Amino acid sequence: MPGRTACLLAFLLGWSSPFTEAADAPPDTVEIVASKRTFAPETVTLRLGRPAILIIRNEDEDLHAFVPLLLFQRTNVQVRGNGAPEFNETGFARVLIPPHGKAELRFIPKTSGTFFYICDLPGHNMRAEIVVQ
Ligand SMILES: [Cu+2]
Repeated sequence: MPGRTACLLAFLLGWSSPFTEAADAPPDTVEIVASKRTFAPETVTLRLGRPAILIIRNEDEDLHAFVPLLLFQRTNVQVRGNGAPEFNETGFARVLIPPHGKAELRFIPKTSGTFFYICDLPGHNMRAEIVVQ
């Protein structure tokens, strides 16, 4: 039973996969503020494979949407706060955040790169980026 021996050896030596270790790590918490129809900061950075909590606060009197482009494809996202999340066949699609509301997204980034997100409400033209490295 070589597989079993290898498992036992790994256990005895305290090995674990880097991904498992990272998934157990305390989450990276990042806050984005929507104010005066602008997302700030323009760029936030998350680490690949590390649990992340993305908090989006709406400080305006307007409703805003947080619409990630590609970042959450095939990624499990837990949504908290008082926003209204929407899902489609690829998973999390967007969350509408009421005036002075907050949405909190918990997930583990699975792909590195630069991912834009927008507010797709008419005339808002709000865009910023999330870098996963
Ligand atoms: Cu908006």
